[in-house]
Amino acid sequence: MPPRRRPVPPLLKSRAAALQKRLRVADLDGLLVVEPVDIRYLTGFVGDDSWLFVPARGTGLVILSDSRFTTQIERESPHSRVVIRTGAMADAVAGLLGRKNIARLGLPRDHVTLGQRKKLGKALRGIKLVPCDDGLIAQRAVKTDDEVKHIVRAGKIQQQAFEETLAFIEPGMTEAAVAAFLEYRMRALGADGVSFPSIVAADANAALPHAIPGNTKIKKGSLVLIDWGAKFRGYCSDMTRVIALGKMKPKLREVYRVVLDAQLAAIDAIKPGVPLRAVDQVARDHIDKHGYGEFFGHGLGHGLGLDIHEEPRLSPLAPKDGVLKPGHVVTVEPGVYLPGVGGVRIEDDVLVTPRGKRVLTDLPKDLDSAII
Ligand SMILES: [Mn+2]
Repeated sequence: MPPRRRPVPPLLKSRAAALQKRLRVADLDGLLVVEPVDIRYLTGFVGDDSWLFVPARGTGLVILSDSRFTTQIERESPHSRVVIRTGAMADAVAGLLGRKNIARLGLPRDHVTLGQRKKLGKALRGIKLVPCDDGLIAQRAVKTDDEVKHIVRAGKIQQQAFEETLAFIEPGMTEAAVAAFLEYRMRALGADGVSFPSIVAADANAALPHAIPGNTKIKKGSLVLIDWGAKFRGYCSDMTRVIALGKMKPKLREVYRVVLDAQLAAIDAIKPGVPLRAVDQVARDHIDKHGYGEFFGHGLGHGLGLDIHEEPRLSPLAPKDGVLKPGHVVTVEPGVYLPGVGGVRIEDDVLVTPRGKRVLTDLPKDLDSAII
């Protein structure tokens, strides 16, 4: 006998209701959600290789999964209806929807592959497949208090692990060894895992914004860029600090000050209603003014949550009419990269509040604290 389903928790109910309203506005009868983080957001179920059917009306969300996840779904999402498939996913979808009155089915256009669409088209004859923007990206960008708490907790874990790493790091260690210690400490301190593979980049490697830690040794007087993050209950945090062992070269000290001032000015500009592009511009103008504009090639920051890169983006490429809203959590991470010499990026996580902002991460970042 199937286990009796529990009532849907209010938070999940309201998340689904907001999505269902958009489905009705778009004249869709239902939606197939295929992204694991979206499924987690709507049901609490953390597995992969599973899809979720969301009807435009009612509480009949159905997880389509396989036997590897039967017990896990009962534990993580005891309120959900489940179809455990034994054949192809498209056939399981057809079996489920054949019993429902579905004429127009939404497919998230940024997530369903061409191959999946083809298979669905064959299996779901008579149902119109409508590529759509399900709006979950924008919905997930605005965090609830609980989500913010998870991000803060992730930030605390990553910060403590960093402080332990500062005590651990010594000349002669490789970048990879330092990254391994940092990641081990985050796990040991209660992280689900890392938000992304940590970057530990020494000297000239720090000029690569996304360097992979390798066998390069950290020396006395080295500059080391560390970009790392922890996940707590699925929620990511993300920071970057730059340290120097013993001393920092005058050129890099100058760059450090420029980047730090750019970051502080951009954080200062954050509040609801401010255009996304304008926040980026504050940092960009400061770096330009000091002659390093050509060495700051990436956007200022990004949203973060269940994914490490989410909306909104603080970037010259952000939508022109995009503005900050209360509940957005964004990174602020200007950087200057001098090829062959090194690079400086400083990154913190910032919550947009109804009246301004709250910086969620608080490791020291003045120049003195960067020299260890
Ligand atoms: Mn980041």
